[in-house]
Amino acid sequence: MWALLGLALLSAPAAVWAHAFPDHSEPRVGHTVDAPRSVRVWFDGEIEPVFSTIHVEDGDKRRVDSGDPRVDPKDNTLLEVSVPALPPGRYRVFWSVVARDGHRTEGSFPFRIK
Ligand SMILES: [Cu+2]
Repeated sequence: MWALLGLALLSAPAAVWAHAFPDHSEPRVGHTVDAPRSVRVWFDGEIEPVFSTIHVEDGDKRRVDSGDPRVDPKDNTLLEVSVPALPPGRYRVFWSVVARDGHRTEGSFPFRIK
């Protein structure tokens, strides 16, 4: 009985926190930057490469990324997509990921190119 309870307590935090949320990104959320080569989002846990995706839209909601969303094979918390040389303006990054616990989280954030 006590052994089972201990196991439940130990595993509870992992279950609660296993779904993935962004930790930080490049460009950073809401920042104005020089034209980047790629957009990268780091999550607070590992994400599933097959079910995780990211794209970038310009101010007119046109997709502007290079269409190569990927999870870094050496770092399963990093989701990235290449972007061509983009002109100054407002952009928005859309991400959707599945964590190791099978839960999907998704969201978006803006940045600007000067
Ligand atoms: Cu979860």
